[in-house]
Amino acid sequence: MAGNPFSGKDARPHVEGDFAREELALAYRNVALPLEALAYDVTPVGLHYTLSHFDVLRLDEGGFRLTVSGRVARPLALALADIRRLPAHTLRVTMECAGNGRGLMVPRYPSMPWLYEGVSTAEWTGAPLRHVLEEAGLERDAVDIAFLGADRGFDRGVEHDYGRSLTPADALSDDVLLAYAMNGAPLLPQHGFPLRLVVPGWFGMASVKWLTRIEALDRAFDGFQQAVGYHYRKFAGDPGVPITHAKVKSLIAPPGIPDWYTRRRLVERGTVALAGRAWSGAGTAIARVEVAVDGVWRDAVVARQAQRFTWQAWHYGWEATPGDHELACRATDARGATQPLEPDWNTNGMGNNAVHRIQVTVR
Ligand SMILES: Nc1nc2c(c(=O)[nH]1)N[C@H]1C(S)=C(S)[C@@H](COP(=O)(O)O)O[C@H]1N2
Ligand SMILES: [Mo]
Repeated sequence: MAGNPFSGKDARPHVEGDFAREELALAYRNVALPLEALAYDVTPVGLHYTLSHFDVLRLDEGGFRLTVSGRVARPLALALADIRRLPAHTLRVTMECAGNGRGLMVPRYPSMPWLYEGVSTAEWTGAPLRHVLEEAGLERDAVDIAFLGADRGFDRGVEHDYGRSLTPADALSDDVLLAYAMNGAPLLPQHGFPLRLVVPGWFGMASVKWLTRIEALDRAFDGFQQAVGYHYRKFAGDPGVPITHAKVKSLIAPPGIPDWYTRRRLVERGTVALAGRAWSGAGTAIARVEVAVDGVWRDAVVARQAQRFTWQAWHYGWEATPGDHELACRATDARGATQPLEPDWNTNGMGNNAVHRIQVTVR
């Protein structure tokens, strides 16, 4: 097709072994949570992970408008000041990239090669989306609502604006925010300045950054990131299962001190306070966290949820004896979902919630 230099390019073949230069470049662009930052209830903004498919945009707040169009009674074009005038709501939300853990699947899909660190927690402030949708007045035949970012690019030969959709029922929930602040300060460019959607309980892809257009549709949104991307697929051509809520998962804050290059940990013998975080999707609380030392599982102590969509702290007292050890943690949520020991492989490396393992040496 003229004007599209990337059309006709097939999905990238899966790879094993060394990370490619392209994966390394994506890892630089898409910052990770350093696992020691699991120590914070609310991740400082500069330590919050980021994932941007295309460019990190520079938008100007003055000229900014959010349009609401399509199957609505009253199309809107809102300035940021209009959105700030609406009742504000602040939610503490743990957000995880659906691709987190992709780099640990074998063979893997060449994309952002997350290991464990594509997850963080922030306090998002904004107007509940519901107020804007009610002002616009959804028509009765509106069955899907598309949210489009101002960022544009190609994926698998398809040129598109980054966009995702929600059903009216999901979009009208009190928890979905048009957020203009993160941890009490205006959004940084990489987190979607000046306005983004925040969809608590879902994997991060739903929380559209640089949000400029909302379109109420009388049919399912067919944007690339909705219809093609973000599915669990077992083989090429598998229609797959759309990715929605986050899955149950937990991480260990690495104890002791690291070796610069290997990141292997040195821990002193005696009682070691192991700690970490656990979370699930759809606002489901964590019911149980277990810790394994060299494959033997024991219950950890789990703190209560500070808020509905927020990760929970856990801790465990380990009597560390000299030698090499493997530590692992596994969470179970209030609906009984638990983490698998091995990744549930799928073509694009999505939703890997296998248990976190780290190697330590005790002296
Ligand atoms: N417009 C736009 N929104 C986007 C993305 C994007 O590339 N463009 N990436 C999504 C993905 S995949 C994730 S995981 C989250 C990450 O949000 P953060 O970078 O603020 O942590 O943003 C989502 N929203
Ligand atoms: Mo993501």
